[in-house]
Amino acid sequence: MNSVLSIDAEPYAFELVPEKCALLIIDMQRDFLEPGGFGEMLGNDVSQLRRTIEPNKALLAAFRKAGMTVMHTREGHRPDLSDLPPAKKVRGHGATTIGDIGPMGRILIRGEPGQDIIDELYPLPGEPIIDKPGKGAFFATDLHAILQNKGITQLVVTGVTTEVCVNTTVREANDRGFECLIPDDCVGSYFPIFQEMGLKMIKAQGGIFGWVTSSPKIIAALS
Ligand code: C5J
Repeated sequence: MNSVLSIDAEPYAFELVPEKCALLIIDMQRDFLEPGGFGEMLGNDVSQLRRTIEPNKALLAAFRKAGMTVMHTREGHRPDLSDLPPAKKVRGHGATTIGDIGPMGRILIRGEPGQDIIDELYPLPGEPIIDKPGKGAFFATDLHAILQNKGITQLVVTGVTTEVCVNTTVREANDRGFECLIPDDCVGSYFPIFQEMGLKMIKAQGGIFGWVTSSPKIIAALS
């Protein structure tokens, strides 16, 4: 019989089953988070995302110590751009867009330094990395198959950005029958209003997409 850890959350307690629960860290990539990266080049305040690094480090350590499944994602495209929809390439009419040379190599291209995960949260060997071409981690990836093969039915979803790739992934996961728990201190947005609303949307209407908590509550339950 699997143990159940009751985590204080909104809109109500999340019943976490360690054997069935994975940590899914979304897009903690250098170009989004590091000073001098593409995100900052666009005028964004990266400190809004960087405040999530320490809480994510602590949560990641707790999952690893408990022997639980950990997975990571990176948003990015093939070097020949064959998986980049033209509509995504031109969106925003920016002077520098996906595939162009940015401060840390070609922007959001697999294998480039800026597209990789920050050192603080770098995956260990054996922790799957999902390279995704879209905002959601299920679109055009093998994430669903890997989760099913591991018997995972619950996800603790963290990373950036709250309203874009985290929200899209949580909605995709919810539609596929996964229960998602989001620690508010481990997700970040460049825009405080989107941080607040992105979390409110998840837990509204009785947890229409999932549950919201904070990482110390998960860590306390796991230890
Ligand atoms: C992510 C983005 N990771 N905001 N990407 O949220 O374009």
